[in-house]
Amino acid sequence: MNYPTFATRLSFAVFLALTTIAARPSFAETLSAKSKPNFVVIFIDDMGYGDIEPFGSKLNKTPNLARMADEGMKLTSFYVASPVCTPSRAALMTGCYPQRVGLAKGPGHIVLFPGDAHGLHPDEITIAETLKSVGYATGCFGKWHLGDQPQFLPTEQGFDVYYGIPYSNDMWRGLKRWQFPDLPIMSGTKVVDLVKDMDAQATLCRRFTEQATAFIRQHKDGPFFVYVPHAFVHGPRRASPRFMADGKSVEQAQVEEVDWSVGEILKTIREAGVAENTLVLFTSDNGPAGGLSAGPLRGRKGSGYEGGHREPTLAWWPGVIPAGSVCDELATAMDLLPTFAKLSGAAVPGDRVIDGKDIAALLLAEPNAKSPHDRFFYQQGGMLRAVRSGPWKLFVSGELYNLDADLAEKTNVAADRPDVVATLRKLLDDFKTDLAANSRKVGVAKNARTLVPRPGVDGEEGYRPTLSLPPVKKATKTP
Ligand SMILES: [Ca+2]
Repeated sequence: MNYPTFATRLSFAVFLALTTIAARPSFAETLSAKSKPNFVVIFIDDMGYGDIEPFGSKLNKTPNLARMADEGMKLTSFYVASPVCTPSRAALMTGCYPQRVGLAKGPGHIVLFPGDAHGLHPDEITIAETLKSVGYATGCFGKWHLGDQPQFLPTEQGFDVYYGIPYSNDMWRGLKRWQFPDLPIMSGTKVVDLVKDMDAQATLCRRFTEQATAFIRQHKDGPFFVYVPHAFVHGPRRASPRFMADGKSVEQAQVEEVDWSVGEILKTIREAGVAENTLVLFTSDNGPAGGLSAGPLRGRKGSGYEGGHREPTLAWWPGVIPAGSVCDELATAMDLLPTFAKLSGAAVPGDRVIDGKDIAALLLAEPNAKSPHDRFFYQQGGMLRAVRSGPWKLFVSGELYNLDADLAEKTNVAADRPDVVATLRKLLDDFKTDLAANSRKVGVAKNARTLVPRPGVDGEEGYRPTLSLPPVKKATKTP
């Protein structure tokens, strides 16, 4: 079957817009708005490459994701720019490697903590701001983790509406290693609830789903951008009671509730009659944490191996993205900003380096479409860890793998291919030079404090940033 090329469809949209503008400007505005696709990004926390049925899970029942794959595209070489939360999200939001925007790590830990002075710089231009500039309604429903000070919150980065938790769901009093306050749930810039027990943790997927679907219904005349960074399946884990059936692990229950959430979102889009004008992308922020699966990949959350960075990714846009298609070309979460900009007619920021590239041709399965990336850089512990170019992947340590022949990164072939090692070594060096010359500053807040006080601690002392307090016992794991 032949699909119209993106260029054809775009010219048609432009033709329509131009002819109508000439005749009836006000109607043209409406039509032009309708020709802009809606975008929904569902970003799971800590889910691995092997955790859903379309990516081979035999354990978890994910019928909604299976249907999404049947009706859309499976992206089998889709990467996030970091194997942990904060830098991965910084890259998604800005289309840039996290080092580029000063968020390779937090000021005191690998990710941001409650009350940290750092956050995504307000001068950074997010996907939400990019789309807002061309008239999109924008909503963020879930975990932000790009700074909890007032100037760093989603409503300061292009989101009209925010409902969710400002950082990871384990940054609460249940985790005894640090002196955390209760976990706040925010609406806009206000704390509206506190997560104090596991029963409340279990509600997070449902609550974010309800908020996201309500927003979609409210803005169905579009265009809209909805970002759903779920708190699931990051620990501590508990699912809604109906998913916690006998004999099921809590991980399985959470993955299956996430599948339910995707089903609700797609159903809402269909019922609103906007399925053929809505691109939905499903992926995860980093590789699997404990209890979850990287499938055939080596490495997990936090790792520079494929399991840390390569995510189970689906793209759905009925009538536009070919049903049942598979794309193994290298694509990244950083590509969403330039791709959405292209599809919406928004401008990509031109005054700064943007690492992401337009992957519309891949998503629309244009004949012989190739990855726009001739290199991709992996991080670990906030440091540059490896580079991939074509099938080859070189670690800074000197390990070389051929991912086409050895997806599981089992056989180091560096000794056989000094030529490839030399070529990729230069890419690593060039990237370091580029970052040194073209990086931007992290946002720094004065007088940073936590959003809510630690219970039982009076006055300003109760709001002290978590990392300024002595840990209860030595930290051994990354949250
Ligand atoms: Ca994560």
